Amino acid sequence: MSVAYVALGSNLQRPQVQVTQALAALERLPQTRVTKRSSLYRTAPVGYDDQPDFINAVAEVETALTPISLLRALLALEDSHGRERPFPNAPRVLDLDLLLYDDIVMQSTELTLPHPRMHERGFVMLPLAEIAPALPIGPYGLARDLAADCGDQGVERIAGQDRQR
Ligand code: PH2
Ligand code: MG
Ligand code: MG
Repeated sequence: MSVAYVALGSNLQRPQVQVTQALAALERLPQTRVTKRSSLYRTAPVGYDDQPDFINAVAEVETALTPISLLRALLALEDSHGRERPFPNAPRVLDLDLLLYDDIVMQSTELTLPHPRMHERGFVMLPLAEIAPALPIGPYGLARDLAADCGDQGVERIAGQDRQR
């Protein structure tokens, strides 16, 4: 089995419900189980400002799927939530990004690992550091240190969550 990290995000159609349902759907992927899940976070949009805040989270999975099979399963799950892609960084019902897969470093048209720019994005690094603080992120450093550098990006853990395990 391999260990992979998946980022979840939504800012349309009851984002908190979308992300919670997607966390449950990850459990149902073939040859895959969710081993850790972060809290939900409310986050300011990055890249294209004129859109609602996001709900973001990160999950750790153990999987026997290959990186590409896992990626395709995530894209199929996005589609099943009604994901549309009108323009880059557009608001979305559900975004599932494969962040890391073991310590694989790769760049292809379909998949780049580690996920580009993840190390500087608070909406990824804060939830990731919550579940895997000592995780190395490619050449950039440890999750906890990178998260500490993402302080000022409008990322807020949602209080009072049932841990939903
Ligand atoms: N995803 C993006 C672009 N900007 N901003 C936040 N806060 N959360 C996201 O998930 C997000 C974003 C591209 O996928
Ligand atoms: Mg994304
Ligand atoms: Mg994506």
